[in-house]
Amino acid sequence: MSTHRRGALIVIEGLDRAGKSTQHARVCQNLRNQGHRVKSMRFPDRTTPIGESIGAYLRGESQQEDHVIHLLFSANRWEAAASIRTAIEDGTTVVIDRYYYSGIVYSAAKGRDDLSLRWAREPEVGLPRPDLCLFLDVSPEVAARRGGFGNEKYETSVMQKRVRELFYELVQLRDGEDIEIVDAGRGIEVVERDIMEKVVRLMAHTKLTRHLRIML
Ligand code: NYM
Ligand code: MG
Repeated sequence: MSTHRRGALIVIEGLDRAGKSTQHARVCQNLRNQGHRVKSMRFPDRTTPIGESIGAYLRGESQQEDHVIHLLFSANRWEAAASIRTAIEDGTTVVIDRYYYSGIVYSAAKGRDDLSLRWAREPEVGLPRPDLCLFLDVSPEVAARRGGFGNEKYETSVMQKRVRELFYELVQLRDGEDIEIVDAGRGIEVVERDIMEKVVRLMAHTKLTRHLRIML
């Protein structure tokens, strides 16, 4: 890897039970094996004070007004934004399990008139913009077959169905330019190969010689 190239910003997105965490770990490992420096991250980052309050909300231990929790999820990305930028400028590739795409669709999936996709997108404007977002798509049926959902907030089939519809709406917006849809209903190795093909193509791309963009 030549020294003038910055690192890439890669995001793994998808519904609960899509295999995000598994594929996220494999992308990090594969890139390290290929000699890249990699910083692995996930959102929500439950280790900060803001992240701890998000965790309590997701476990049902505390309540938050819908706009407030939305802004806390966004703040949890903003508190990490500078470290993402620094790593990338330093030549480290940052691979994140969930990012603002989840932030936008999970909040908008609540179906409130005063919490539209457009409203939910606004606090994210200005964040480092991924070079590639891999959306791991699974049908609600496949997701349910994979052992059902956990006990956290949003882990219901009604919510997941709406979240999936909104991911597809987001693909139609400007954010769609950065999104590649991956059929994650297949076996782990097949999905991994598909993902790595896209990642390897990105790592060779000339856009990594230009500055990291921001979310607009
Ligand atoms: N989630 C995640 C949001 O509602 N907004 C966000 O900004 C992010 C990053 O948190 N059901 C939701 C999606 C998940 C939940 O994520 C916890 P995970 O990956 O299961 O820890
Ligand atoms: Mg989960």
